[in-house]
Amino acid sequence: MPRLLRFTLCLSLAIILAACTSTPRLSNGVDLPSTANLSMDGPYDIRAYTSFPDAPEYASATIYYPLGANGPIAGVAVAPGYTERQRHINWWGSRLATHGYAVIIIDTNDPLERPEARAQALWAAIGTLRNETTRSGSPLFGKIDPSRMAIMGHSMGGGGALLAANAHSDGLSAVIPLTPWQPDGLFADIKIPTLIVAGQADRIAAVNIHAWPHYQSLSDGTPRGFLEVKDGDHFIANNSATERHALMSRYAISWLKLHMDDDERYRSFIYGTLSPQDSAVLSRYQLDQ
Ligand code: 9J3
Repeated sequence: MPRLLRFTLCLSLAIILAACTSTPRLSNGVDLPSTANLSMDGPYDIRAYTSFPDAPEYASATIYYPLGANGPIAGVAVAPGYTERQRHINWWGSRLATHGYAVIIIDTNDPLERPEARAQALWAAIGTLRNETTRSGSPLFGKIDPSRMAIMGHSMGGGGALLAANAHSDGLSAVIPLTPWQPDGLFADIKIPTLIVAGQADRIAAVNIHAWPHYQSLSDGTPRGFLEVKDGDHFIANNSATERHALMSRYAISWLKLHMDDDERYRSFIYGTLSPQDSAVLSRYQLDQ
């Protein structure tokens, strides 16, 4: 066989094979959701920046965002816990940005401040993100949908996220507290979908004093989920718990995609039958509407 012909045949075969075996893609080039791709970084390359107008309610902050996303993107603000800084939880910034979100990770003014101050910091950070879409010179100028905003936080930051959601449900679309800490926390005014992530063996924010009563205080009619990691400690959602990131990312991203973006392709990842793999690592997974 002539070399050119052989080369052309091989090339054609390779292209056909590649077309048959690659992940199905939407017209915008984004992979269809799967357990595998929700467990990892998503399809977008990302950038981060720290120069934007300061707000008095928090200290330094970093905004992570995806390159080349279609249409206005939703935003997420994330607060660390007691004594913590951005570096303890900022894997969420890059992970969520690779899945198409603009994410602001904050340092609190005082690492020792209480959940009430963290709630104000998160709400201010949401304002910062919203303003980026109208601030000329911002990398996110014209790129953010101010009507789709979510908040998250670890421990006292999670207590702050619950307090902020309780006070500002009209201005938010979803909240995901991560091993939240807030004694006597009652959150009946939360009207937005709430996914509480808890650690069964948390000795700092014990489930029966914090996350579980928080969950029970939520109102009927509020879509809510309680995800408790078997033998999980207080730090299951932090940078350090790399072995948990796949699980954390799968549920958090699915929650945001479904409940903030109304993307029904993600419903089964929250409301479908629990996989044997997830059953093995969760001590409780409860969903209510
Ligand atoms: O943010 C947190 O990790 C709260 C846990 C804590 O140590 O509270 C003690 C006052």
